[in-house]
Amino acid sequence: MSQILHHFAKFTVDRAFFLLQCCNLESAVILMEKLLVNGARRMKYLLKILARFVRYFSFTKGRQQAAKNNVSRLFVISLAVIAVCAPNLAWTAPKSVPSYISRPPEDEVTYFMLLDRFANGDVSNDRGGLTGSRLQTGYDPSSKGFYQGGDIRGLINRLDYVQGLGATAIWLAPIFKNKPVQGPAGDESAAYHGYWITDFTTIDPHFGTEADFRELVNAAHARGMKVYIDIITNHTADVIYSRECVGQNDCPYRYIGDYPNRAYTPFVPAGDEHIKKPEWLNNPIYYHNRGNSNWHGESGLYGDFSGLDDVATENPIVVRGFVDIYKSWIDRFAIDGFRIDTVKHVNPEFWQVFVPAIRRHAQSKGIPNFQIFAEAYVDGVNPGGLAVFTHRDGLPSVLDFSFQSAIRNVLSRNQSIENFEFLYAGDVLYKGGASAAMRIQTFTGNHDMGRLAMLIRKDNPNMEAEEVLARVKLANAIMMFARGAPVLYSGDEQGFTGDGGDQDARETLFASRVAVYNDNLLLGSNRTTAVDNYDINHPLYRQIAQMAHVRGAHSALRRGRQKLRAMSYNGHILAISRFEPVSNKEYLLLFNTASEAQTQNIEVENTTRSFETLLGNCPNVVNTGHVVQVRLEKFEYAICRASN
Ligand SMILES: [Ca+2]
Ligand SMILES: [Ca+2]
Ligand SMILES: [Ca+2]
Ligand SMILES: [Ca+2]
Repeated sequence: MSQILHHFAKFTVDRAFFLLQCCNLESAVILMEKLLVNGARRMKYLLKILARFVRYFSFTKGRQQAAKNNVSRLFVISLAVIAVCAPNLAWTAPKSVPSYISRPPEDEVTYFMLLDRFANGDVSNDRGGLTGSRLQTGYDPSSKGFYQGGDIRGLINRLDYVQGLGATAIWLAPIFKNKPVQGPAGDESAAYHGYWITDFTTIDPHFGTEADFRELVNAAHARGMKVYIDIITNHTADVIYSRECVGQNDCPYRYIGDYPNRAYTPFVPAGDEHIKKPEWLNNPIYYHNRGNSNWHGESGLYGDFSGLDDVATENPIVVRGFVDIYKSWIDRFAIDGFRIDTVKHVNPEFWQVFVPAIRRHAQSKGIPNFQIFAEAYVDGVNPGGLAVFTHRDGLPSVLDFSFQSAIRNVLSRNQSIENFEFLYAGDVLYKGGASAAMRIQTFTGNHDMGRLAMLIRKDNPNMEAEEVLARVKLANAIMMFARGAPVLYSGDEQGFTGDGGDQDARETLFASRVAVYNDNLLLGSNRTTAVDNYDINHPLYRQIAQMAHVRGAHSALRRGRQKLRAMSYNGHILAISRFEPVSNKEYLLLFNTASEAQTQNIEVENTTRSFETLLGNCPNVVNTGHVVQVRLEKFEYAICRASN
């Protein structure tokens, strides 16, 4: 242990000096502070650091005066930091170096949740500190479109459950303060999902406080887990209206060609003039004000998303404003990444500035693997359509909608496994090529399109529950072991199905009073959503936990390049080899996508002599001609590792 601490101390001091030489004194001090907080045997290291400073000070003596001055300043500040931190050291000081900091994004298994729907740890915040009816507070646990009561405290209390599932990262739907209720009279709904932001600088009171969020991030980090937050720059809540549209049902998009300068006359209702934060967001000049998007042409960029105020993201003041807003969340909470909403509705030039600014900042704060992944919806298996965002917009990673389509096409619509051939052939299209494709976010369904179980039922209305479950399990296995960083959508592990997408796919894990949720048939369970569902013995929870354990134990299954095997037009076995990064040892992943047993001869590396089983039933002997004969029962999978 002391060896590890020693290396960590040395690394941090080296890094602090490096930053110092780049004149980034602030970051150097922050790193030193981190070291202090992390060092269990701190006094020893404090002495070492001081000794190091003295040596460096002597070394630079006689060299540039500027460097010398910086060292002196850092030395003095370090002493101040020591003085300030010393009383706190007794109750901080985790036992070991935080390994999550150095973990690359492809290692993560991410658990995605809407806080409102996960766990209610504090009933006193259910109405967000507001009073009145559900149209004022947003709270109505009997309605799927209103707040149900889930919060940060609930998640803190249930971290064992999330970690037990094998998740190494948590992605939270937006946690910022929202306009609680929106929508035309008679058709209102609440901002329980978090995507209607008014105050970008703080936590929505329905979810808790900034102190709660800090506690959550610290608790996750102490477990070696990361926290990703969902961010938006495309729009705010619907606060600005157009004079010309008052009393009308719609506010149709007005094209630049027809209205080159001003399309509509914006106004903010009395009382809402300062509802947004930071203050610059209250000025209508920072919005497009061109009416509602019709999803075609320029309206996709400049139109309002059903009234949500579309921000003028090409304005340099807006760009700087959002960079500052989101840097501050890194500064204040040391989060580990952003999922970015509605990316394709923001001009690429915005991302070209935003992404490098955020990454540089995270790096300077000691978060070298800060992950940024984009929601850019594409239809069907279309890796090229996704890859555009990694090249043109400079986004490091995307949610793999193409993977989701391939899964649905094969496992729900009974299409050919060539869907996967087309999918993986497109890996080279991403900026960074196949290795970049290893860290994009794979998923089988989500809170917008709905859960895979629902899609399978919709595509196959008469299918037995047992078969739906087998197909869902196989989809989970492909997601966990093939390339990509898997994202689990909260509730899938309890067999939630949902009636459709959006609100219909957002059941609570705690006992629900929503009738359209409680009549759903769950997979792998006799329960309903009318009771708490944190069952660690649910077959899907157990399956995912087991697979996550295997994935975590073998770097080939997280970081190994992959090669598609045995593709044929009529074939049903999806076979993929992955290779351990250093040794090049072969792993063979086998998935039978057919509803009957399959036997197939599959080529493997000519250096592979035999296989051992990690999961399922693996072929043992490799025949001459480096071929294995594989037999898998319907929807069965096996994860095998070369044993020579
Ligand atoms: Ca609550
Ligand atoms: Ca836009
Ligand atoms: Ca509006
Ligand atoms: Ca239902």
